[in-house]
Formats: sequence, structure tokens, C-alpha cells
Amino acid sequence: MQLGIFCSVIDNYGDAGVAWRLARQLRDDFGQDVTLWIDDSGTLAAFAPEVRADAELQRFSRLTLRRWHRPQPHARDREALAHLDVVIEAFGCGLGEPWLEALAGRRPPPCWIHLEHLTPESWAEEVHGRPSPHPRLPLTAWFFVPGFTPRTGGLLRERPLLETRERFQGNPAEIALFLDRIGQAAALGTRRITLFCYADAELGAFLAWLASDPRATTVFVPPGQPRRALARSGLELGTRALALPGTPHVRFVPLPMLAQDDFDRLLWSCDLNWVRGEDSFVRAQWSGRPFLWHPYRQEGNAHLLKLDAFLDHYLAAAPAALGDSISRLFRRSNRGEETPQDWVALWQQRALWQAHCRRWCQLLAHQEDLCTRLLDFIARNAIK
Ligand code: TRH
Repeated sequence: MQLGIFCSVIDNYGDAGVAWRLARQLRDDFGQDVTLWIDDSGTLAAFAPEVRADAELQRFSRLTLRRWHRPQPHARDREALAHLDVVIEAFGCGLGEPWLEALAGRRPPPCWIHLEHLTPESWAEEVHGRPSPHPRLPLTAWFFVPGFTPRTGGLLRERPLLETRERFQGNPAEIALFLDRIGQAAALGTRRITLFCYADAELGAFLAWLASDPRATTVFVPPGQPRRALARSGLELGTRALALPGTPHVRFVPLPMLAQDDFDRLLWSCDLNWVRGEDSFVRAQWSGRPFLWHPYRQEGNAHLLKLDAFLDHYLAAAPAALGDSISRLFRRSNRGEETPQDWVALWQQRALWQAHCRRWCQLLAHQEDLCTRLLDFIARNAIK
């Protein structure tokens, strides 16, 4: 099949991150021809070093990347549209009438998928797979909602992912090699934490816990928002690693944006990952390591409902005391209200937490991944 994915970058890295991962997996695991139209290749290039930010069209074997000029399809876009069997509109980016008209002119029209944001909430099951006919054009959009249960669109998970992760985590030499390659050999032998939070995260309790805990710790800090959150707590990170005042055993290390596959390796090599949004959240779960999630802030605190819904899934089979501590930290941290004691209490149960994360990852991996469900869905419902 020929699949087209349309992605508009709203902010941060998540929109481009999910679209790129989806495109690559459709190509690599399923041998599909994929064209990704994206309106901001610069954001993609930040974590996909093979991408040139200024190019109109680039090919990566069966994956074609096109700059998306939203108002009108150019002649070369029309030519590409004419071959598409499936059009995936990511995150309600809105294709716009001229693009839809070009698609509607086709006989039969291509299958049109609305790929929604991942949600752990129960409405995912209700909306997933529903059709929505266009009011005027002979086109039907199908809602595809990623989620945590078999009756949703599932989660992105490449075929070799867990095996590759298992080999990596079971091989200290590979971890050492990776850390060395990203210039972080000094982090070997220390407790390692990734801090990929939003700028408004309250870090006071986290920093106080680290300062009070005698273990040598390295905190990896990606660019942008995590650095701003640290700066608000009084730690201005430049280009060099810094320690907390009076606590030289805790080092904060600025990292550049890593390629998406190296970002995975970073999560795999850490003892704890503080993640956000949608894609880093899912990758933290595939890492099998303890994580704290800060969902993307939404109006009316809708993100807190998402968080509660996630905790219901994630903690359903957790030992009671561990579940209480995780739920307390996640909920309070997302309101900026956690205390150092919340961190201490959870970290004391670290071995249990680690075991729970591995079990949770295995449980999720028993379900079909998102791409498998998407291609099945297209074959069963949408392409007749
Ligand atoms: O960056 P995010 O916060 O993105 C989003 C957007 O804000 C979006 O509008 C919103 O709708 C969504 O969150 C919920 O978080 P996310 O989803 O975790 O995406 C980060 C991506 O960046 C992910 O694909 C991993 C990638 N990444 C790297 O590849 N290398 C890196 O070094 C880092 C730090 C991230």
C-alpha cells in the first residue's frame, strides 16, 4: 500500500516524534511505502539527524518526507496524492478543503484515518473505529484512538524493540559503550535519571530528595523546557555539568537532543525516567524502568483525568503499598505538591517498583501494537 501521513507541529517534539516513529515502523516492519507531509521539518531534524530542515522533498528508501504547504497542494503533491491508498491525519491537524477535494476526486477515494492522541481514558474504546462521513465530499474519516486496552488503537511498538532492549540492558558493556558514545562515561556506576519534564514542573521536592540521598547520581537534562524548570529552581545549566550547591554527589548534565533511537537507549540505561507528553511516556513504559509521567497540560485540568485513568490501568495489579506510593507521587507531582518524603517513600520500594515496571511492560506487550492494529483495521473496515 501507499500511505500518506499528515502532521502539523503544534509545539515541542511530540507531534513530529509520533509521526516519524509511525512512518518508520510502517516502512521497516511492514514494508509499506510511506509519505510524511510535515509543516516543520526543523523540529523533526532536531532528533532525526538524517533529515535536512530546509529540504522540500527527501527520500529515506521507502519513506518520503515532504514539506507540507497547507493552503494548497502543489502539482507535485497532487501527483503523490493520486497514488495514496490511505491518508492518516495526525492529531486533528485538519487537511483543509483543497487537499480533501483532491482526495475526493479519486475513484475509489483513499481510506482516511483520523489518528487521535493517545488516551488511557475509557472513551478511547467508544470512539475508536467510528466512522465520520464528510458533510459534503464523498469521503469518510475513521477515528483511530491509541490506548491501553485491546479495544483501542494500542501503542506504537516496533517488532524488534523489546528484544533489543533486553539485550542492551543485560549487557553492561553495551551500556558503557553507549554512555561513552554520548560523552557520558562518567555516569557509569552512578544512579542515572533522565529529566524530560515541562518548564512549569516544580522540582523543589525532587532536588531536596536527591540532595538528601547519599547515592552518587547523574541527572541527564535534555535541552529546552527541562532546563527552564531547573533554572526556576535556581540551577542555571549551561554547556557543562553542574552539581547542586553543597551536594557534589548529584551532577546535572546537559544533553543535546539525541536521535530517537538513542533517546530510547538513554531511557533503557537509566534507573528512573521523568517523562512527559505522549511519545516519551510510551517509550518509558517500554524501557521497563521506573518512571514519573507529567502529561501535557490541558484546559480545565483535563490532563489530570488522563493521569488518573492511566494510574487505574498501571496500578491495577500492583502491590497495595507500592500502588499507594506511586499514585501519591504521580498525583501530587502533577499538581506541584509532592514532598521529598514522597520520593523517599517510593524509592525505598525501588526493587518492587522496578519489578512492577517490567511486569507492566510485558502485560502491554501481550497486546498487538498500533501499526498491526492500524493495518488490520484498514484491511477489515476501511478499504473495500
Ligand atoms: O515534546 P512533547 O512534550 O510533545 C508533545 C507536544 O507538546 C504536543 O503538542 C502534545 O500534543 C503532546 O506532547 C502530548 O513530548 P513527547 O510526546 O514525549 O515527545 C518527545 C519526542 O522527542 C519523542 O518522540 C522523543 C523525542 N526525543 C528524542 O528523540 N531525543 C531526545 O533527546 C529527546 C529529549 C526527545
